[in-house]
Amino acid sequence: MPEIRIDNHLDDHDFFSNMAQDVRDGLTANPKRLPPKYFYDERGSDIFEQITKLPEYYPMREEESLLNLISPGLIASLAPSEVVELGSGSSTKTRALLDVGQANGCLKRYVAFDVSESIIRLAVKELLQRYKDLEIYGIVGDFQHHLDKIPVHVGRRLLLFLGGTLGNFYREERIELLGEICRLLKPDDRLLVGFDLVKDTALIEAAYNDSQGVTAEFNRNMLNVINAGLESDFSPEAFEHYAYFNTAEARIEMHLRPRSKQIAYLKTLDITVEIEPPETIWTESSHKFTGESVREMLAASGLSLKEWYAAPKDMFALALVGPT
Ligand code: SAH
Ligand code: AVI
Repeated sequence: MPEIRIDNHLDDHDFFSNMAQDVRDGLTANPKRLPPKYFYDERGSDIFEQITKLPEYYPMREEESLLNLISPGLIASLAPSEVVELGSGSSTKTRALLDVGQANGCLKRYVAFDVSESIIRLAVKELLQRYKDLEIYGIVGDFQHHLDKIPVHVGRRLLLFLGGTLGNFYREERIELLGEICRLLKPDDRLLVGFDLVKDTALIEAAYNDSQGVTAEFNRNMLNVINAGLESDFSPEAFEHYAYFNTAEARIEMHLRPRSKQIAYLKTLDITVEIEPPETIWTESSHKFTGESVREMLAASGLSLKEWYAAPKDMFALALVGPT
């Protein structure tokens, strides 16, 4: 079997000093908040995989069907030499594109980039077994800090940002991130971005309030990550999962709401955090889009929309984007 190639750019010091800063800023702010990238330790990545298999979590199914549908045409018209994926997770959906790319013979390399080392290791190992003709390269890094670690082109590049992960950022962050991503593209390269679309509130809310409580576990796990990283003593079970669709902002907001007054000491930061109901810790926003809001955002980022692929009933969409 070919050697596993993974570069880790999250040296522990960097990662934990960023975490310290983010958590200090977030837990002393009003409202209290924590960045969603801290969901994804080994357990968090594993729980996210379980989320993608839940009957209520439509984004995975819808995006996967769309990818299966468009991959043959996309690979035939672009003939990319490499696919580079940001926030690649398990790379499960990506197989639709890699299968066609390998069969076509154009594709030489797949680069998986994720902040979670465990999921990169798992994905790269499985991909190496499946794609004997492709170079598979894993990068562990933060796409807000380490995009420069992506190796130089081996030919035409297709960049992927799937799952709706761009929607976990706020407008200014999205525009900044898209601007940085744009620098990875040569004129003929393309970026394929997944967007969850605005739809019936009940459907959206169900996807973030599943009946088995998996999303609640995912949400609470962030406190385990903070406890391990910053030597704190939050009791995750003392918090309940609260997720609702904020219609005015077109986003799911996910919070942790204490069941009773909680006092936690964060040893690394030497701070004590007190929180009591109805105050919450806001852990994630998941923005939902329309064709119009995506076009407007791309224009503000200096990118141009080349194709718009929407799932039936506008459940989800993929935007094929190029540098202007
Ligand atoms: N693309 C996959 C996974 C989506 S979950 C899918 O569609 O199923 C979001 C992924 O982004 C997780 O694997 C998480 O570890 C990764 N991620 C979140 N923030 C990140 C960051 N700042 N830098 C790199 N990866 C990040
Ligand atoms: C990764 N991201 C797009 C997911 C989402 O739907 O916002 C994360 C998630 N949070 C709760 N469930 C899934």
